[in-house]
Amino acid sequence: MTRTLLASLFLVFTHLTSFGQASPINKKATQETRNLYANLKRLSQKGTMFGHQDALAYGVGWKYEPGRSDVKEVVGEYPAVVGWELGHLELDKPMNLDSVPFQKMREFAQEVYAKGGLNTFSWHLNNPVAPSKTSWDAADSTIQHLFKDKKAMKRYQSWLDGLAGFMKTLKGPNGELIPVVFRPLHEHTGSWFWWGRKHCSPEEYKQMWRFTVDYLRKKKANNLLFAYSTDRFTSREDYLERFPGDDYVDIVGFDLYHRPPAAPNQLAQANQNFIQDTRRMVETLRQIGQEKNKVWTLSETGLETLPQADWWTNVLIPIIKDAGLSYVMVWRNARKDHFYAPYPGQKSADDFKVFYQNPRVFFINKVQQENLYAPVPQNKQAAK
Ligand code: BMA
Repeated sequence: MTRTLLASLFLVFTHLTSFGQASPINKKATQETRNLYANLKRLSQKGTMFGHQDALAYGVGWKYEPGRSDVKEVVGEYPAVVGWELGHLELDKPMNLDSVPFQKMREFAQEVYAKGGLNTFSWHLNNPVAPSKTSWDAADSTIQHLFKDKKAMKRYQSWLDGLAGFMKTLKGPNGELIPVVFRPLHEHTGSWFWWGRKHCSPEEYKQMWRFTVDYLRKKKANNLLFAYSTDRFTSREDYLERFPGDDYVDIVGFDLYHRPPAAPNQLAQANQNFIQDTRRMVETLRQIGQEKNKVWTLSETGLETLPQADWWTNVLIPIIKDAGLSYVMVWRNARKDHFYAPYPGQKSADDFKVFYQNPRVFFINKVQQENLYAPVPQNKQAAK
C-alpha cells in the first residue's frame, strides 16, 4: 500500500470513529463543556441556532420582567443562544456598561442553561494601561505597553481574576459549572477598540490572546469555550493574520452588520452587496472551520431598527443557508432607535415568524431536545 493510501485510510478512520471527535482546547474543560463542544459540532450539521444579545434582560419598552423576551413575544419561545456583555466587571461595578446588573446576568444565564440554551459572553473592557479609557478610546500600542508595564499587567491579571471568578459562579442545579462561550478581543480587524488592527501588530494581538487564554485556564475557568471573532475580512489570509493558533481557539467567527445607505435608490444594490460580501466571508469561514475541525459562527450581525420588512428571509437566510454555522446572533434591543430583533407589531415581525418556521433555524425548544450538555450519543458522533 502506498503511503498516501494509508494516510487517506487513516483520515477516513478518524472521521468515522470518536477518535476524530472535536474537543475543546482546554484539556481540563469540564465534562459538560466537552459535551457542549461535541454537541455544537453535531448540531451545526443539522442547522443554525438563533441568538439575541441580552434577550431575557430587556427589550424595546421594558426591563427585567421575568419570563419576557422580545423574540419570545413574536414567535413564542426564547432564542437558542443568548449573548451577555461583561464590560465594567473589570471596574468592580455592580452593573455592566449597559446597566445590566451582574447578579441578574448570572440568574438569566442560569435560566438559559436550565432551558437547554447556550450563553455567550463578550467583554468591552476598559484599557488596562489607562483604566479610565474605554474599549472605544483609540489608544495606540496598548498591548505593547501592557507587556512592558508591570503595574498595568498586574491590573490586567486582577481583571482576569475577576472574570474567572464570575465565570465560576455560573452554576447549574447540581453545582456543576455552566459551560459558556467566551469571545474576548473581538472585531479586531477593525480599529475602533484598543486591541484593533491599527493599534497593535499581529504578534502583539496573538500574545495578548494567548496570555488571556492561558491565564484563564490557570485560574481553572474550565467552563469556557473560546471564540475568536473578527469583523470584516477580505480573504482567508486576512482572517488568519492575527489567529493565535489552533490550540487557542475553539470557535471561529466574525461580526458584520448590515448598514444600508441613506439614498433609497441605492438600497437594492446595497442589499445585494451585503448578502454577497457576507456570504463570501461565511464560505471562507466554513473552509477554515472545516480544516481546523472547529465550530464556526456568525457571532454578531443585524440591521439596526429593522426598516426592511423581509430582512430575515431575504437577507439573513441567503447568508446563513446550509453554511454549517453553529449560530447566528443579533445584537441588543436597547431602545426604539437601537434594536436588532423584532418585537410584536414591529415591521419585520411577520417575516421573522417565517424565519422561525425554517426547519434549519433553531430556537430554544429544539435545542433543549438536543441536550447540548449531555454526552453525544455514540451513534450520533459528529464526523469532521
Ligand atoms: C454597542 C452598542 C452600545 C453598547 C455596546 C456594548 O454595539 O449596543 O450601546 O454599549 O454595544 O454592549
